[in-house]
Amino acid sequence: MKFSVLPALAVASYLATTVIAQDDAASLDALMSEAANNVLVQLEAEEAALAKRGVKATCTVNNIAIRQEFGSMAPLARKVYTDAVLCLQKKTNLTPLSLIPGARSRFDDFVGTHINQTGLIHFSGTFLGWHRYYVWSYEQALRNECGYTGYQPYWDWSKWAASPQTSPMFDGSEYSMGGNGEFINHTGLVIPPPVAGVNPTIYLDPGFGGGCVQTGPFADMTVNLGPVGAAGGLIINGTETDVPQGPNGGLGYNPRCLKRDVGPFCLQKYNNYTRIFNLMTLRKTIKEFQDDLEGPVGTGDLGPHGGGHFTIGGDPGGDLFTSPGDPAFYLHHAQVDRLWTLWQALDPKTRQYALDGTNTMLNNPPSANTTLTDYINLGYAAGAPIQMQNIMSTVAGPFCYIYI
Ligand SMILES: *[C@@H]1O[C@H](CO)[C@@H](O)[C@H](O)[C@H]1NC(C)=O
Ligand SMILES: *[C@@H]1O[C@H](CO)[C@@H](O)[C@H](O)[C@H]1NC(C)=O
Ligand SMILES: *[C@@H]1O[C@H](CO)[C@@H](O)[C@H](O)[C@H]1NC(C)=O
Ligand SMILES: *[C@@H]1O[C@H](CO)[C@@H](O)[C@H](O)[C@H]1NC(C)=O
Ligand SMILES: *[C@@H]1O[C@H](CO)[C@@H](O)[C@H](O)[C@H]1NC(C)=O
Ligand SMILES: [Cu+2]
Repeated sequence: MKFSVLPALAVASYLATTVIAQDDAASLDALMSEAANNVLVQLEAEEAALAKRGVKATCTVNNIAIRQEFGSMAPLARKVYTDAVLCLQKKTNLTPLSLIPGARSRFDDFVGTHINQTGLIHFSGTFLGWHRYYVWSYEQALRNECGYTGYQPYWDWSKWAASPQTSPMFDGSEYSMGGNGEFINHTGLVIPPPVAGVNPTIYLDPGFGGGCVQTGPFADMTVNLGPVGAAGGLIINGTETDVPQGPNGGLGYNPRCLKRDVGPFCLQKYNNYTRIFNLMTLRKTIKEFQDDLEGPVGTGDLGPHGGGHFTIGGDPGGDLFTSPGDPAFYLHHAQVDRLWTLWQALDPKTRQYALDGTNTMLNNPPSANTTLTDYINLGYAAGAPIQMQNIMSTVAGPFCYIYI
C-alpha cells in the first residue's frame, strides 16, 4: 500500500519536501510489528528468568490479551463488542447523583469521570498513563460486567484516512461502531485560539455528517452528559455541535441524540501515514513524542490525537470534556495507547518509565511535575487509585496486553 491517503497530484510536491521513507504505510506496519515483537521477546525472557527462580510469571506470551484493529476483526466479533457497550449503557451507574446528577448508566460513570478530570489529564504528565488506565478499565467493565470475552479494539487512523465515513468503523452496518451523523450542510468547525490574537484559529472542513447517528448499533443511543467544552468553546457554523447545556450544566441530565461529523479532512491532515511514521521514528524523548501526538498548543496543529477526535466530531465527540460519551472514543484512545506502547517498546531502557509534564492541563494552574509515585484515579468509573509507575508498561502491574 503506497501513499493511500495522498491524492495523486499531491505526491510529487510532497516528495520534494520530505526526506522520510517513501513507503510510509509499509514501513510503519513493519515498525509496529517489530515493536510488538520486542514486547513479546522481553516477556519471554522475563518468564524464563522467573522460572529459574521457581516463580511462575502471571503475564506470559500464552495468556497475553491481543488488541486488534476494529476493521480487521471478524464482523461478528465487532458486534459482540458493540453489544457489550450497549449492555454497559443499560447498567446502573455507580456515581452518586449528588456528584454527577446527569449520570444514568455505568457507561456514564466513565464519561462523568473524564469530564470531572479533564483539566488534569490532557496536555499534562498524566495524559498517556491516565487514558491507558481508563481504556483498560472500560475493557474490564465490558468483560467483567457485561460478559464480553474479547478485548478492546483500536482504530488505525491512517489506514482509513481516505474515507473514514465508509470504513468498517463508521459505515453504519450492524457490524460498525454506528454510522455517520445525518448529513447537514454546514461549513465546518472553527476552533478558537487558546489565546486570542496570539494563536491561530483552526478551521476544519466539514465532514459528511453533522446530525444524529441513524444507523448501526448506536442509532438509538442517548447521550446524557455534557456538553462542557463545545457549549462555550467550539463554534460550528450550523447546528451540529452547537448543543445547549441542560439546566443543570455539563454534569446535569441532558438527554439527546449522538451526533457525528465524520469525514476525511482531519485524518488526512493530521493522521496520515507520514505523520505517524515520523512520530514513531523521529521523536526520541517523551516530551517530543507527546507534543507531536497532542499537537503543540497554539500552533494550529491538532496532532494525531486531536485529528482523531475531530474526525468523529459532532456531539459529544467534538467536546474535549464529554468525548467519551461517543463509544468510538475508546477505539481512538486505544490507538493513542498503541502508539505509546509500541514507541516505548522501540527503546524500553529510556522510554518505559519516562514522563513529561505537570499535573494540570498546560500547567494551568501551576502544579508539580508528574512523577512515577503520583496517584491517578478513575473516580466512580473503576478501581482503586493507582501509582503512575504501575501503568507505564502494558505487561506489568495490572496489565497484560499488546497490540498487533
Ligand atoms: C451546501 O450549501 C452550499 C451553499 O448553500 C451549496 O453551494 C452546496 O451545494 C450545498 N452542498 C450540498 C451537498 O448540498
Ligand atoms: C458561517 O457561514 C456563513 C454563511 O455560510 C459565512 O458567511 C461565515 O463566514 C461562516 N462563519 C464561520 C465562522 O465559518
Ligand atoms: C500528512 O501529514 C503531514 C503532517 O501532519 C502534513 O504536513 C501533510 O500535509 C499531510 N499530507 C496530506 C496529503 O495531507
Ligand atoms: C519539571 O520538569 C521540567 C522539564 O523536565 C524541569 O525543567 C524542571 O526542573 C522540573 N521541575 C522540578 C521542580 O523538578
Ligand atoms: C471529581 O474530582 C474530585 C477531585 O478532583 C473528587 O473529589 C470528586 O469525587 C470527583 N467526582 C467524581 C464524580 O468522580
Ligand atoms: Cu481524554
